[in-house]
Amino acid sequence: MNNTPTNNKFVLDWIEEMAAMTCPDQIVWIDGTNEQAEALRAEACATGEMIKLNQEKLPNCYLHRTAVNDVARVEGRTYICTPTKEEAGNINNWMDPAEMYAKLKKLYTGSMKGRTMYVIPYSMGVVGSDFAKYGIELTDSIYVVLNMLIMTRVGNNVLEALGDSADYIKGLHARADIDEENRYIVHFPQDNTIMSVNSGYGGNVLLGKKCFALRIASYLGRKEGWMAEHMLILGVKYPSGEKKYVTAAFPSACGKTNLAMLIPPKFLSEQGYEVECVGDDIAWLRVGEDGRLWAVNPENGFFGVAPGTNEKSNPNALHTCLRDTIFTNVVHNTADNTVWWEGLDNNPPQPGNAIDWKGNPWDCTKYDKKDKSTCGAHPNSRFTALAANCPCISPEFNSLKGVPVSAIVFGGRRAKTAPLVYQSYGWQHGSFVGSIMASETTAAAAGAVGVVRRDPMAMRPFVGYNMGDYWQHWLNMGHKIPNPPMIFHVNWFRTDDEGHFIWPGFGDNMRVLLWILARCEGKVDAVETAIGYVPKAEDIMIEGLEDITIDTIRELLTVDTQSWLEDVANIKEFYAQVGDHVPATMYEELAALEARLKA
Ligand code: GTP
Ligand code: SPV
Ligand code: MN
Repeated sequence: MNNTPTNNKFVLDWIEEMAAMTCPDQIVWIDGTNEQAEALRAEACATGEMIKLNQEKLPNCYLHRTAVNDVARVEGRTYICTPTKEEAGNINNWMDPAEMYAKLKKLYTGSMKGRTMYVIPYSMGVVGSDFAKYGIELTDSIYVVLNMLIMTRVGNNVLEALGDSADYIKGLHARADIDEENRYIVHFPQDNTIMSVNSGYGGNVLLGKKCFALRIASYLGRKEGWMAEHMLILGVKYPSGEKKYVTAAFPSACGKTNLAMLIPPKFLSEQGYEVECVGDDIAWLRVGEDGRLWAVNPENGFFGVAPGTNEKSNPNALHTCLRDTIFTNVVHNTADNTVWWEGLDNNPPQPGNAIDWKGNPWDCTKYDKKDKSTCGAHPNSRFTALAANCPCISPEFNSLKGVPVSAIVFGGRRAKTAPLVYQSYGWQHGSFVGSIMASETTAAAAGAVGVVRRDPMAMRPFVGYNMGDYWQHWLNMGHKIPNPPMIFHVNWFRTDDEGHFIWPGFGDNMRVLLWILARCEGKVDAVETAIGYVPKAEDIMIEGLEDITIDTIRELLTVDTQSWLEDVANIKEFYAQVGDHVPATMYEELAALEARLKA
C-alpha cells in the first residue's frame, strides 16, 4: 500500500491480510474531512444507496433503506468466541475461535471484488483522553462510513494518537450478499477483533457501538477494573446551578434516548430545572481519584429509534435530527422530499406521495396499529444524528474526565410487577436488582415482541464474557468505589386493566428523577418494602398532571407479593440457566428477597 496515513506495522499488516482475503478493487482511507464525506454522499446518492432529502427543510440529511431481511440486531447470530465455552458462558452463543475463523474466511473470501474497502480509524471517547480506546473498521459500505463519521470520532488524529502501538480493536465488515443464513456478528475478545458479515444494519455493522463499546469493552473493563454499560448519562441542573449526574440502563427501545434528553414539566422548568444530555446509549465508568464513580459517553452521536419521536415526546431528539442526519427505514414523503414515521405527527404523507421503509408505495389509510405489516416506517427505524446538534447536549460531553455519578437507575418494560420506582439497600443489593432485571421484548432485536425476558443490567445481548462473571465484576467494583452511587429501579410501563400506560412518562419522568436525587442527598423519607425503599406517594410531585391523583401514584407504587413470588421462581430458573458462575452473593440476595416477600 502506498501513501498510507500511518506507518503502524500492526495496522498495515492486518489491512493487507484482510484485503488479500476480501479482494477489494481499491482501498480508501477515511480521513474525517468534510470534502471526503461529501464525495461519498454524492457517490451513495448516485448509486441509490442513499437519497438526498430536501436541503432547505433537512439540511445535509439523507435517507437509507436496508434490505427487508436486515432491520435489527440479530442476537441468534451474534457470537463470543473465547478459547473456551465457559468464558463466554451460557447466555452467549459460542463457537471455537479456530472453527469460527475458518467459517468466516469462506464467507469473506472475494466478498469485496468489484467494491471498495474503506479504512475507518476511529476513537471511542475523546481522542487522547484517559478513557479513549481506538479502533479501525474495514468496510465495503459507504452507509457504514457515513454513520461512523457521526457516531464516532474519525480521522487521522486517531492514527496519530495510536502511533505505532498494537493497542486497537480490529473490525472487519463485509456486506457480502446480505444473506440471513450466513449472517454473523462475531467477537474474539482475546484477539481484540470483531468480524461482521452479511448485514448492513446499525448495531450489526457500526462496529464501534455494541460490538466494541459494549461487548469488547466489557471484557476489557473486567480485566482492567472499569465498566462498560448500556446506559444513558444525564445531568440534572437545579435552580441553584448545582448539577447532579445520573446513569440509567434500560433494554433496547425502552426509553434511554428519551430520558437522556427530557424536558422537565413546565412548573419545574419555570423554577429553573434543566436536564442536560451526556449520552443516550453507552457509558464507560471508572473510579475517580476522589473515590466517586465517573462516567463518559464513548460515542459521538445518537442512533435513535424514530417511531414515537415527536415535538411532545422528545423535542430535543427531533431538533437534533433536523440536520446532518441519516434516516434509516423511515417513510419517504415524496411531496416535499422529507421523511415521516409513526408517531411523528397526525399528517402522514398521503397515498401517491409516500414510500414505505421497504421502498413500496404506502397507503396511510390502511394503517392498523395492531398489524405491524401496515407500518410505513419500520418499528426499529432509526436516525443517526450528531450529539453536537442536540439542543440540550451537556457542556461536559467532551470532558476528558467525564462526570461524577450520583445514581444508577435500572429499568424495563413491566406491565405489572415492578413499581414506578424503588431504591436498593446499597451497591450489593443494587447489583442484585440489576441481575434480576426483566423487560418485555421490543423491535430493536429480531424475534417476537412483547415477551417478558430477563435482561440483566440491560446487558443480556452485550456482555462479552460469562454473565455470572459479569455479576461478580459488578460486586467487586462495589468494593473499589469508596463513595458509590446509589442504585434504583424504575418502570414507566405499568398498565391498567385496559392495557394503557398509567404513568405519563417522558418529560414527567423528571418527577421520579428528583425523588431519586433527593434520596441520594438524604433529603426525603421512604417506605421500606420487601424489594427495597419505595417513595411515600406524597413525595412524587403531581402538580400539573391531568388525570393523576395521589391514588394513582399509590397504585403505581404497590408491590404485589404474589406477582413478585412468581418473579422469584422465574429468576431462579434464569440463574440456573446462567449456571455455575452465578456469584454465591446473588443467591444469598435472592434467598433474602424471597424470605422478605414471605414474611
Ligand atoms: P435503543 O436505542 O434501542 O437502546 O433504545 P432506547 O432505550 O434509547 O429507547 P428510546 O428512548 O428510543 O424509546 C423507545 C420507545 O419507548 C419509543 O417508542 C418511545 O416512545 C418509548 N418511550 C420512551 N420513554 C417512554 C416513557 O417514559 N413512557 C412510555 N410509555 N414510552 C416511552
Ligand atoms: C440497541 O438495540 O440497543 C440500539 C440499536 O441501541 S443498535 O445499535 O442496533 O444496537
Ligand atoms: Mn441501545
